[in-house]
Amino acid sequence: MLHKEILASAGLSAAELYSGTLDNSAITICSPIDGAELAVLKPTNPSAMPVTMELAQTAFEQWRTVPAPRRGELVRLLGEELRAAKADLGALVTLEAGKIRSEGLGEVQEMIDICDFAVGLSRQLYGLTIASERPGHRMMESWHPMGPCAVISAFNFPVAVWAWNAALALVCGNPVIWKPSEKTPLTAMATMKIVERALARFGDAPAGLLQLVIGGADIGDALVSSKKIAIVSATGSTRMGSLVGPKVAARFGRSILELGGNNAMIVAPSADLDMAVRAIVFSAVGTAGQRCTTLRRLFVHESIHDILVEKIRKAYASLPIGNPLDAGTLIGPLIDQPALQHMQNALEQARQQGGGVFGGEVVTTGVPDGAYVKPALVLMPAQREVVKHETFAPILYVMKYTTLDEAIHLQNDVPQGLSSCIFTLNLREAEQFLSAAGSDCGIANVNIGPSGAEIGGAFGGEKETGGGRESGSDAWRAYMRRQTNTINYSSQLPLAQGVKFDF
Ligand code: UN1
Repeated sequence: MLHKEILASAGLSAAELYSGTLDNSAITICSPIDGAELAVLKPTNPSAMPVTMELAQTAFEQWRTVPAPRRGELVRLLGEELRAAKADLGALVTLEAGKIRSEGLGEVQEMIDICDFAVGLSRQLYGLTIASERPGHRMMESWHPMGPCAVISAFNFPVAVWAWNAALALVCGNPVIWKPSEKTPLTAMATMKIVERALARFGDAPAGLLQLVIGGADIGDALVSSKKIAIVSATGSTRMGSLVGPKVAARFGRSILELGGNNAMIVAPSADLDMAVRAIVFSAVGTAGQRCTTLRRLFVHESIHDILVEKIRKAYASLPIGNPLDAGTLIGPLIDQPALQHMQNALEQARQQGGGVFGGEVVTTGVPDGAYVKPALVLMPAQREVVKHETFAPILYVMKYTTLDEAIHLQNDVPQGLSSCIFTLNLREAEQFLSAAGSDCGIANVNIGPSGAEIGGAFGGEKETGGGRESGSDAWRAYMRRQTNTINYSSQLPLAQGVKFDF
C-alpha cells in the first residue's frame, strides 16, 4: 500500500496535509519507514490557546450536567467508530510511528478496549456511604467532574494513550484538549475525524468537548501553565515530566505523569526457559524497544545464564528487520536518526563500562532514510551507570544474580519504577517478588513480560516514572473531584467530637 493511500484512507485530505506550506513555523512530518515527507503542517498558533481553553471551559459547564451514562453513550459511539476505522488508523500508526502492522492494529484495539471499559464505568462512578458519629446524620462521598483535561502524548503510542485518558475523562464529565507529539500529529488528526463521526451521531455534545492542538513545547506550556486546565495528563520522558509536574503543582493543578521506565525481568532457576525467551524477545525488541514498558534489564540466575543467553542470541538472529508495512516484519525502524544516535551512544558507554555488546548494528534494508537497527544484547558484569538510564531503543542489558534478594535489590536500584516481572515456577519466589519487600514498580508480573499490559489494570509507576495511573481499575478517580457530604436529617445540631458551643 502506498503512503498516499494510507493517508487518504485515514481521511486526511491534501489540503489538511499541506496546511503549513506558507508558514515558516511549519512542522514537516516524515515517515520513519523511509523518511518520505507525509505532511507540512501549520502548528496551532500559541495566541489561539486562550480561546481553545475558554471553549473547553464552556464545554465543561454543560458536559458536567449531562448524566454520566449519557456521557458514556458518546464513548460507546466512539468505540463503534474506532472498530470501523481500525484497519485504516492502524495502518496510519504504522506509517507515522513505524510500528509493525500487528502492533499498529493492536494500538487501535487498545483504544476500543478502553472505550468499552469506560462505557461500563459510566454507570459505576461509585462513592462510599460513611457511618456518621452523630445521630440523625448520614455521610457519603460524591465524585464530580473536575474540569478540562489536557493530554500530552508521546510518539510511541500516538493514539492509545490519548484514548486511555479521553475515554475516562469524557465519562467523568471533562472536556479534553490533546497535544500529540510533534512527531506524530497525523494519527491524532485522523483520530479526530473518527471523533467527529461519533459526535455527529451523538447529536448534542457541546462544542469544544474534544479539541486537538498541534505544536511543540510552547503549546504544551500554555496548557500546563493555565489555571483553566484542571488536569494535565502527560506521557513522555522523565525530563519532560520534571518540567510539567512542578509547573502544574505551582498552580495547584492536578497532574497524571507517566514517564520513563527501566523495566526488568528476573529469570529464576525453575523458570520455563522457552516461555521466558518468547517473553524476553517480544518485550525487548517489540516496537523496536520504544515502549515505556520495554524490557531493558534482565537478571538471570547464574546457573542458567549461559544457556538462556544462547537461546536469546539464537532468537535475535532470526528476527526479520525492515519495512513495518511488510507482512512478516517484526522489527521496524526507530522513530528517527537522533534515536539511533542515542542508541549508538549508549552502546559505546556500555562497552566502556565493561559490557559485551552483541548486535546493535545499523541495518541497511534497502529502504532509504529509515533508522533500522539490530536489537542489542549487552552482557554486563554488574549494573553499571549506563544500565540505570532509559535509552529508548532495543538494548537489553543482561546481568547474573546469585540470590533472589540480590536480584530484587538490583531490580529496584534504578531511578524508574514502571514495570517488572519474574519467571519462576517456585511459589515462594513469585510471592516474594510481589510482596511489600518485592518489586517497587507500578506493574509487577509473574511468568509474563513487562510490556503489553491490558487496559483493565491501572497503568503507571513510581519514582521517576511519575506516580500517575491511567487506564483501568480505579484510575478514573484522578479525573474527578471527591466531595464529602454530611446530611443532617434530625432536628438537632450536634457538633462533631462532642464540642459544645451553646449561646
Ligand atoms: C507506553 O509505552 O507509553 O503495556 C504505553 C504496554 C502498552 C502501553 C504502553 N499497553 O506496553
